[in-house]
Amino acid sequence: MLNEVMISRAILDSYFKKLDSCLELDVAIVGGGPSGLVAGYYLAKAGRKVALFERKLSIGGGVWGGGMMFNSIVVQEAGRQLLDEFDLKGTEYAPGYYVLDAVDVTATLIHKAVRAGLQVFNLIAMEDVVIKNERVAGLVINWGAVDTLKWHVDPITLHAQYVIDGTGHPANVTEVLVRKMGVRLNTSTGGIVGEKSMEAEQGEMQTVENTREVYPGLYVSGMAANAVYGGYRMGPVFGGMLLSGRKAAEEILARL
Ligand code: 48F
Repeated sequence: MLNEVMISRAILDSYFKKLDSCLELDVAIVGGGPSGLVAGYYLAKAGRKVALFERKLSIGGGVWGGGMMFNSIVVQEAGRQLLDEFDLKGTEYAPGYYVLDAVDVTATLIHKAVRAGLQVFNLIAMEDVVIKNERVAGLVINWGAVDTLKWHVDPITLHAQYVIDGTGHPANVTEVLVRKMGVRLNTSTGGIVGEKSMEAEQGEMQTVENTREVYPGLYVSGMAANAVYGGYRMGPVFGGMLLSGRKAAEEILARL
């Protein structure tokens, strides 16, 4: 006979063990979009203790919806090596334009990252950062629902040697740091510059260029990198997002 309480205990025990094991991390990633997932994949594959926190129920960020909910995405030639790494098969629609099923891409990125050892916490939001010696040193987290509903519930805290802001267009981690700490970032204005309108070619290159440490201990990746440094947006072409995640991981790995 199935014991319902045994089912509850199995879930609670395993969840709290997982959460407890992630309170001191090498790298905490905020945002489960493509750049965060790719960064998590490479960091976990290198044996680092890394966890990803996503406010929503589903991981995958903006990939699921393709372009305007037509659930296909495009990866350009520059991103093909990443497709090979993840064993993703695109169809070459025109020279250098690979079209892929958005659901296949999202599911594959999640699967490979989790199997490499990335710990994923969906339904958990970053609401603040930890600061030690003028450096980002961890995250203040709360349930995604609490964050969304703005309920008055105190959060909990974890430490991380590095944090990646992979929160996409709002650059949420960097925004919190600037708003609450009044810090000067290494951007042209010292603050969040804000993304520019659509220019896919430049936007894609800038996403990778702008992926870097924006403040001691804090890296920006993906669309957050362009939002912070003032790069163009690029729409549903994803090579830059994948390359950005890999770059963030490589730069952090070189320093850990
Ligand atoms: O925006 P998103 O997919 O991140 P990305 O890696 O990729 C951008 C592309 O999807 C697309 C694009 C390409 O042309 O421009 O937009 O930059 O995913 C960001 C994730 O971060 C989560 C959010 O729910 C989304 O799934 N997120 C945002 N703020 C928080 C958060 C937060 N405070 N705590 C946890 N998760």
